Amino acid sequence: MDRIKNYIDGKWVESKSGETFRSINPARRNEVVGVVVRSGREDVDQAVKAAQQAYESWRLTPAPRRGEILFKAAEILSRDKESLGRLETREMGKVLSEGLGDVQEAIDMGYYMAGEGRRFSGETVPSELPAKDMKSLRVPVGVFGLITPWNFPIAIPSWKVFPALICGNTAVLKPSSDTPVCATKFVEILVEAGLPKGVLNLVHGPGGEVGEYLASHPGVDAISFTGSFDTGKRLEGICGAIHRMIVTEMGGKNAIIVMDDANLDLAVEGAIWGGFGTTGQRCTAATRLVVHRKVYQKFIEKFRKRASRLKLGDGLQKETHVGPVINESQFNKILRYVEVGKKEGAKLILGGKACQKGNCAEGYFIEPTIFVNVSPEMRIAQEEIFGPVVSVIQTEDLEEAIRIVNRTPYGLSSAIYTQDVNSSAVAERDLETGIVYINASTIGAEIQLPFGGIKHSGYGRKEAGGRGGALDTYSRWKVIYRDFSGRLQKAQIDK
Ligand code: UN1
Repeated sequence: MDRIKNYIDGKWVESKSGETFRSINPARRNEVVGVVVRSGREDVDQAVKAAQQAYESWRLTPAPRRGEILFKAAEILSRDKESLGRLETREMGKVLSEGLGDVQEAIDMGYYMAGEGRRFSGETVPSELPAKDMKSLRVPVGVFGLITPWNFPIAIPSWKVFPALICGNTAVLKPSSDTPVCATKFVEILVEAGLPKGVLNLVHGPGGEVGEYLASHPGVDAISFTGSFDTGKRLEGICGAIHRMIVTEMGGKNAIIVMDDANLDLAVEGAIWGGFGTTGQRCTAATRLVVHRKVYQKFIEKFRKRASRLKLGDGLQKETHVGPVINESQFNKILRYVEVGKKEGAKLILGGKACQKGNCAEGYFIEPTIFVNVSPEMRIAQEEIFGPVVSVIQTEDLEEAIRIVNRTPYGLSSAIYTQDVNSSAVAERDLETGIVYINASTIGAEIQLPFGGIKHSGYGRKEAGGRGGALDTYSRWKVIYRDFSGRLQKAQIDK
């Protein structure tokens, strides 16, 4: 079992308090994955100070050189992909193929951002005047506080750390206390790749204490957060009061529309993958299925049948399709939502219970759960559950379906299954979400494009991928005007 430390100013260190907490395997509660130092304010102070000091030389390190370190990190991530994927499964519970996919996203992001180091371009544009030139430059923001969740324990840190560093910022990373070991391995890889001391610092500890203090710290210039709406909103409040830039990536209540002309088998696969992949613990999970009345019964039958074949268990076992949920409090919350759904009058046609026998005896397992006859305003169709619970809603036509999809507080991802090019065009235009999928599920965003949502799903710029997401979030524009008319005048006088 590893002892997991903070990484501050180029050294692996204990926390000031000397206290620790444990990271456990959600599939086997008795297995401790790591004993982790529990930080407090003093540790954050030191990490921020180290990041401030390192900023002076890192911002002046040529972007291609910064990119070379990121490239190396991507290569080490590739080398260690298998062991990192397995670690993700042990610490977070997602099935191994998904753990490997998560590491792959980090690899992709590493190579992509490494390349951006050689393309760090702004614009030069013509001036109104003859003896004046003007250009825009991307410059770093300063010290970034990066607060990351447990559901993508390596990918999401990579989405924040790589772009922050390529833009010349330094950072303090505060990962979720449910997946500190994965985050630590990620930092170890950047250290092995040759990152200078102080450029990236890591502090472990509870979000309420360490995360909030980091967000309010006078030495921090900007915050990037991914996690729940409640926490994100609190952090937005803290940052708003002190005029600090914050980007938040929060929840979702994403929906798939299934039209009467859809390829139903494809739609069922999309609903299975979107609803129960990662045990429903994605901000992009497809938790609502809005199905045209003409295919409603048929779809439900196929979907129920397919979902009933999903095997729960430890994600390291090959036969497992669905792993555990992350921890006891999520486990209890999800089961409470099942009760809410029943009380609201939705019809439970699959699951709805914890599974605590056989492969599931030692972990936090909940059966894939399907409610049908759900009406759009029910709590189970409005609130983010973050577990394997899917609500099926019947609809009359495309216009109504789109209205249903749009009418939640969230706006992250949506999808439509249809063979009709016109329906897909209307959906693309009218769905009020940051991401829209046509004939694909609501999950699986790639890093070459910006990622993020609107309303309660996100605040500030789009995050992560693409130039418009990553570079625009982690750099700011500086505009330079140069007036050389003085020289022209002088030349005239000399003549
Ligand atoms: C998240 O759940 O916070 O698009 C991110 C997807 C993944 C990212 C999800 N690539 O589902």
